Amino acid sequence: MSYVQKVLDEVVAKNPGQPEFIQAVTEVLHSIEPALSANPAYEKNGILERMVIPERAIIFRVPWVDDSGKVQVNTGYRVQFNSAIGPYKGGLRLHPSVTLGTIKFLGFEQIFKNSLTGQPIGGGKGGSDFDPKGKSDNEVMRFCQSFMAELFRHIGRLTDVPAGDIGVGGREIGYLFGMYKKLTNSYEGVLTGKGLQYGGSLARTEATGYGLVYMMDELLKNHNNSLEGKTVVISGSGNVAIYACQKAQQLGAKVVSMSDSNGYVYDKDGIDLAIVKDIKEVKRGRIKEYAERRPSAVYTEGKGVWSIPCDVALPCATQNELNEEDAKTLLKNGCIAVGEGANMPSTLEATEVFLGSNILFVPGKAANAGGVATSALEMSQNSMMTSWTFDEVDAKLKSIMISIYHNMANAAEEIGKKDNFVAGANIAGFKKVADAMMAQGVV
Ligand code: NDP
Ligand code: 2IT
Repeated sequence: MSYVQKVLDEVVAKNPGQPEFIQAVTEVLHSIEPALSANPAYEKNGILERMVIPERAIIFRVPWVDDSGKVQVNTGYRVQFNSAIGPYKGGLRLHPSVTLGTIKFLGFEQIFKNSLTGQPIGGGKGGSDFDPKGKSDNEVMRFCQSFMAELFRHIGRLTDVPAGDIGVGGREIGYLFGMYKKLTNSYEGVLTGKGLQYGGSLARTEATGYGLVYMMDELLKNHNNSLEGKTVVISGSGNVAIYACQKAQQLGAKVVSMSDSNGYVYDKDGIDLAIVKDIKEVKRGRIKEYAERRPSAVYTEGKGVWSIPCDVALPCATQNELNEEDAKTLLKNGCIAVGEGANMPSTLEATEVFLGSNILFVPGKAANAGGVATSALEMSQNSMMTSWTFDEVDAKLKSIMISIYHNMANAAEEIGKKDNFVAGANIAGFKKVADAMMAQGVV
């Protein structure tokens, strides 16, 4: 039995009830086979066996009092997956669907993503099954304070640096930072995605979406094409989706759709992003309202955003939002490129469809790495007690995305799989972490 199969069998046996984690490990391990057989030292040193188990996973109670005075309780998580190349780094997700398996899948992906950025950051992730939707600002604050009342003892600017993810934006980071500072009496860059008044970086808000589009731009340029004039479909209407839309429009593409967990809008004249921002960033409303405010748009309840014909598809909502059927539909409709803004939005079957077709497919750990890369730039600025201009940060982000593109493309070519960016990204990300682990001994 192959080394990969042996480790995979163990992961499946030992992680019952964690299908997303198993899915993420399966994709990575299968695609790095060539790197493993080229270097038997990885197996001798038990690198895979070590990589699939978090260095530490913390699970904790998060009690808080709602506006009616009733006590509510949620479960909090922080999975510190791998610190071979730097302090644990990764976001916090607040969504009712969050389980230990969700956080483990995200933390595992983060190891390779962070490695690809070329910056000194290890992999981690955290969150809770708390649902911020429909909660007052005070309820969100009390939840965040309670969450930090436990988390603070496990993190630090050189230990573990959390950030945002689904359900965690500037408001939540502010409440978390305030509580950390109060508990530790230390003003430090322990979180990223902070407000600009207290240590945040310009362009961090835009970074994931902008980075995704810089990646797609570089991809298309390297295939004698461009985003100019292309029709783009985006799922989601949160942080990543909004700034992907903005940058795609700036580069001359026409974005015709966005969505949320209730349904999607199709706008034949192209998305008016000011309306989306007002609904989502200001009013915390539903995408349905977009069609009520924009005559050229229609709203459809439920799934189906991938049935809209497009040249470029950017899934920017959540995991497993694009299945095999959706992938076949995109292919049939003439889609030429897919870039994952979300983490693991395509199922394993959908990924197989893309890899077996002419569609250029960039997996999330490469395509959405601009967010965490800019978080690392925020950490650098905090350490230096300085702040760079928007243009300086944006230029660094762009050059990081371009170098990720070439590193993954080269890694794919080296194993004779040109344009297989799944294999390329996984191998390039894996090697740096694995070599660092070997250099540091059995720890
Ligand atoms: P937001 O909370 O800002 O937005 C999430 C969007 O996705 C919303 O439109 C939301 O709709 C939709 N969504 C969430 N869960 C589901 C679901 N179960 N089914 C359908 N739609 C859903 O999060 P982000 O934009 O920050 O994150 C989006 C994705 O990008 C996630 O996969 C995240 O892990 C990934 N990512 C984020 C980075 C960042 O810097 N923020 C960096 C790299 C990756 P609704 O409002 O209805 O829930
Ligand atoms: O999935 C991700 O890369 C993020 N949510 C961003 C993590 C970070 O530390 O900025």
